[in-house]
Amino acid sequence: MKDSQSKRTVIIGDVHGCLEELDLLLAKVNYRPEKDSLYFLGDIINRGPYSKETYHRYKELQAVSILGNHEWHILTDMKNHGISKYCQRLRAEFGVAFDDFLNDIEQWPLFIENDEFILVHGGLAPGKSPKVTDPKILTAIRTWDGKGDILDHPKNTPWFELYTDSKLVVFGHWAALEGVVRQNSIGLDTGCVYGKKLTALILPERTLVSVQAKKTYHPINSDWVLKKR
Ligand SMILES: [Mn+2]
Repeated sequence: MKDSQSKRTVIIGDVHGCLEELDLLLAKVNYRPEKDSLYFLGDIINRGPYSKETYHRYKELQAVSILGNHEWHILTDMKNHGISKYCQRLRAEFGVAFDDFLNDIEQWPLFIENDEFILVHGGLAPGKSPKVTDPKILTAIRTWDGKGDILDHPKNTPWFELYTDSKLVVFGHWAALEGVVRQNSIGLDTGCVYGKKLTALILPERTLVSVQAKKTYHPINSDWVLKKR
């Protein structure tokens, strides 16, 4: 009885347009909009089958999202007038909804920090507050080179192994790991768009809930260079 009354925080990893799996996951966690807080870790769009519809679902849910590297990429491309193929493809998919989408993601934060947790898409630079960390690092880091120039060299150390604070960091982005659970960091990108799983974290219990992808929507690519270590 107590559990069913208590307020929960539900955090969902990289959806990448996998709308059917998102709906299944929300049902599986029994998401209650009137009681629970719902967060996304960015990369809601691209690669999967339903970018526009997934974005619209996110809006319907009145959730909060941080920027993933995919949304960040769109915002930086738009500064060059959005002429990249990347932007053109998404503009075609969104149609008249594209400008609203852009105006919205411009407001998304690069990270969210409260007393309980930090949400960030990629990760953190060792010993550095996210407030003063380069957006590229926050959205795209996997491993640390000592400077923040090369963010995913497989021989370098995963950033979370260098993170020593006690506050929980919840991150996405590194699908090849298919989830990370450590004392002070939890990785929620479990590669749904690559045919693996979509995962939610429920706080404060730290319960992980996953649903299986219905299919492989996107070939395994460079994200898979960094295999499980
Ligand atoms: Mn990503």
